Parts: sequence; structure tokens; C-alpha cells
Amino acid sequence: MSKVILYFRVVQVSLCSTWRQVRIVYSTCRMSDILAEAVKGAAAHPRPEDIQFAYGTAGFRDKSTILDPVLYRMGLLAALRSKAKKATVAVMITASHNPEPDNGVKLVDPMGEMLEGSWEKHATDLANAKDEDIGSALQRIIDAVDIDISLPSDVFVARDTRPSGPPLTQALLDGLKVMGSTFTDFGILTTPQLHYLVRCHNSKGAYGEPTEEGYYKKLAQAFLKLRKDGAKKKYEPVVIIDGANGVGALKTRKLQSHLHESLRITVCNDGSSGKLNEKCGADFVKVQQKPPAGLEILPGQRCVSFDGDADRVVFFYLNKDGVFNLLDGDKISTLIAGYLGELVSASGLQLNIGVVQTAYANGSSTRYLEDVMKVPVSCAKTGVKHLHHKALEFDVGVYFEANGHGTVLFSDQAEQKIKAASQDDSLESSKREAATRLTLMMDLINQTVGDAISDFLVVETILSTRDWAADDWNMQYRDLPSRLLKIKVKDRTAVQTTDAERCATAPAGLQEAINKLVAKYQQGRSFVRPSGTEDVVRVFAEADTQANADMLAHEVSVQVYQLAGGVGDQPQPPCAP
Ligand code: 16G
Ligand code: MG
Repeated sequence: MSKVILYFRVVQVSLCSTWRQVRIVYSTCRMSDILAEAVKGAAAHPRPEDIQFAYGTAGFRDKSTILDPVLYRMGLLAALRSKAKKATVAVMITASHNPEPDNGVKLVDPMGEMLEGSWEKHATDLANAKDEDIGSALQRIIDAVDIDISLPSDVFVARDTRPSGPPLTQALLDGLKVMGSTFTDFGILTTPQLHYLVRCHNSKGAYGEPTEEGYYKKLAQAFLKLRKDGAKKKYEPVVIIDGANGVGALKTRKLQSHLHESLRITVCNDGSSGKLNEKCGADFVKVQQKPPAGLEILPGQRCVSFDGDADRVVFFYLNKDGVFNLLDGDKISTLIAGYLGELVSASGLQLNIGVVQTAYANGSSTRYLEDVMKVPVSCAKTGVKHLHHKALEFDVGVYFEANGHGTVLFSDQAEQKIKAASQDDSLESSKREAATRLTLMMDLINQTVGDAISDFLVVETILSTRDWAADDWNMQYRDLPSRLLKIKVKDRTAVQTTDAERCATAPAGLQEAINKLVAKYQQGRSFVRPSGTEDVVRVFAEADTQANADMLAHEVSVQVYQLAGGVGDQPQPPCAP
């Protein structure tokens, strides 16, 4: 090893009660020693030879029983990332909406963004390095990024409620300790809370107080100030939350005391009896298009479903005839973009608002935004990081996946203009008031990442201001019937796409076949894409009726099966209703 760099190393760690803040005693040692220690440390976290891991759309995700070596290595990597960014980074241990036996890990960058794309390869390489090659794998990353490893590193850590969380956290901490990194283990948090904390910390409190309490206070204060008093005819401050038997339920309970009597929340699926994400949660409700187990609802009652780590949210209700109605990410973004648009015009500020969707967005929502609301719409690839990136192109960028994952980003310039207008005494009071409401909306919105709790409060604020019941919101536009299917193929990378996944470029002939099928159906639309989280190809179709959407999805599936190497039985046509 040619480089001889003296480097800090933790030799004693102790915990302090409130923050679980780690106190550290340092010693110094050489980089070569550290790399050797990293290899030695791998003995307690051996990697099975036969498994290949990949840092996918939302980090590593797998059966929790095989993730221990990945967590150890992500401890090593997080320390390097922190050194490279000269800032605190974060690591979240969660498998989101997946079943309880699964788990996962993802890295969070200093301002609460997802890990920078170029580092995903480093993560994959390190996770797949043989135990004895860990030192050289680390060295390759250090050289490729040109990291000054003599710099200190600091990492925030949190996990969801999965029973596999504590041992996996331990493996992660082992990696951090080997690298001599300081860390704060926050225990159980929602994913967006961790994103918030790391941003608050690195912005030195400018984004908020870097504590869990600080998170509740920031959201609750904005929410209470935005709540207009006065009698409501339609809006009722009563809501039922399906917490997916996960962390969102626990944290909503904590938030409740800060909201006083402004909103009556009943938390169901709070983990006291049911299993995480089992027949409940945002993913179940969106995919199954039906209410979760564990809720008793009356027609008209507004219900909300979070996913397992509370970064996704969907609303739903039964109409007066008992028919289930879903208010998904598309409905949420339309509601938010409409309201923010009104506030921006009322404030007199020149700010452009845009909405970012994915190909999964219901065609009716896109048409409504573009044709009725006259809001520009961009389409991004699936995965929060892609939407987030595109939303930065607007002064006010509203982004949501149909599955309920999204938020709003305000550019620095927009934020400054809004704050200045809210304090400008020379402005008409109506303009100033609109700017003040925008300032409060910025506080209520977790701009680091989609946040079920924050998004839920944003929606409640708008419904209350508009005096709308769920039905009024739902009537903005009518969803086109759609169907999502998945097809098993030999190699899902055989399917390649372009144009934000709306057009298949491989295998040859697939897109032409889809075009022909789509042309047969009124308001038909369909696309296929390889999943980023499962070994399948996904097929989406929408059309004028449910029967047509089902048939179009089926016909496209058959093409995928035939042209892209389907395995198992050929897809069967949908049964007649
Ligand atoms: C991940 C993504 C989610 C996306 C989903 C698509 C994040 C934090 N999560 O859960 O946004 O909708 O993957 O899954 O980016 P798929 O590729 O299997 O369809
Ligand atoms: Mg999630």
C-alpha cells in the first residue's frame, strides 16, 4: 500500500439517553490498517458466494436472512460517502411495502436526497466483493472518487419496525466502527423522518430542528396556522389512517398530540395485532383497488393508507352506494398543484409550476392537468430519484408516482421570492397573505422526499380550505380504467425502453405489436418495463372500460411472453366478470 495516511478511528463508543448520540474516543491509525480491519471484520459478516446483490431503484432489498453482509459493507460505504461529501450522510434500513420477512438498505445524501446515481455502482461492487477482497474494493472506490480518507465521517442510522431491523443495524454499525466513523442511531423512524433529520443537521438547523420532536413541531405548527377557522359544510376534520402495521402508525400517534383537536385521527393497523403490510398499506390498497383489512368504514369517511416505511400515501373512501373510490398519487398531485397554482397567482409572483408524473399516471390526470388546469406535465422514469430530478426544473415542481410517492420542490429562488413577498408591507394584503400561506405550505411539505405524514397533512389542509369532502376532490376528473400485470421472463433485461419507459426498444418487434393492439381500443394506452425491484416485466394498460383495459393488458402480456422469453405457462385471458 503506497499511501500512508494517519486516520482517526473510534475506540470507545457510549450512548447518551435522549439523542442516542454517540460519544467517541479517537485513536489514530494507518489507512492500510483500516482496510485490513475491514477484511477482518467481514469474518463476522460472511458473504454467501452464490448470491449477487444489486443496488436497485430503492437500494438493496431482499430476504432479511441474507442481508447481514450487505449491511456490514454499507456501513463501510456510508463512511466513505460521508468523507467524500464532507458531511453527514444517512442509512435507512427498510423494505418499505414489501412483506415483513424482507428487508433492505438505502443510503441518503447530505441534503436528504437519494444516493447520487454514480455511487450505486460502488454500492453494488462492494456488496458483491468476496470477503477477502473488501480491502481492494474499498481502495478502488477511494481511488475512483479521490476520497481524502483522513477526513472524519459521520452517519445517521434508522430502521423501520421489522424484527430483522436490530441485527441488521448491528451489522451496519460494525462496518461504521471499522471505518472509524461516528454515528447516531435513531432507532425506529419513518424513512422521510431520517431524510429530514440529515438535511436539518447539514443545513445547521436552517431546514428545521434536527430531532424527531423538531419534525413534529415543524409540521404541526405550519398545519395549525394554515387551518382556517369557520364552519365547514362538507369538510369534516375526521380521518381514519391505515398504518400498514408499521412505523407510520407509531409516528402518527406521536404527531397527534401536536395537532390538538384540529383533526380527529383514528389509527388502525397500528401493529398491535396484524402483520406489516399484510392485506393493508398503500401498496395493497392501490394494487388491489379495495380497502385494507382491519378498517371499519362508513360511506363518505375519508381514509388514508401509508406504506410500511411511511413514504407513500393514498386516500380512499366508499361513496354513498358503498363503492370503493381510490384517490391515488395522481389525484394528490392534481389537488396540490391546483392549490399552489392559485396561491402563486394570488401572490402576484412570477413562478412556474409544473407536475412530474411517470408513465403509470392515469391518462385522465395528465389530460386534466394539461388541458383544464393548463399546467405543464413532464414524464420521468419510475423511481423517486428520477421524478425528483425532473421536478428541480420548475420553480415549484410537484412530483408524484401514481402509487402515492411524491412531494413538492421549491427552488431556492422561489423560496426567497415567496418569503420576501410574505414580509413585504408595500404589497396588497391579499398578495401578502397568499405568500404567507405559501411559506407555511413550504414548511408543511417535506421537500427531501415523499412523506406520507406530511403529504397527508397537506391534503387535509387543502380539503379543509376548499371545504371539500372526498367526493368533491374525486370529481375533479374521472380515472380511466387500468390494469397492471407482471410477466416472468428468462431475463428481464431483454426488455429495454426509452422515452421515460413509454416505448420499448427491445426485443425487436415488441413496440410495433403494442402499437397495433393499442389502436384497437378507445382511449387505449399501454407500455411495458422491466421491474427495478422484482424479477419480472410489468405491463400497464388503460382503456375506456375495465374489460377493455383488462383485455389490452392481457394481449400485450402475450406479446411480452412470446417475444421476450416468457417462462411458465402463457398468460391466460381475463375471466369474464
Ligand atoms: C421502488 C421505488 C418506487 C417505485 C417502485 C417501482 C423509491 C424510493 N421507491 O419502490 O418509487 O415506484 O420501486 O418498482 O424510489 P418496480 O420497478 O418493481 O415496478
Ligand atoms: Mg416506502
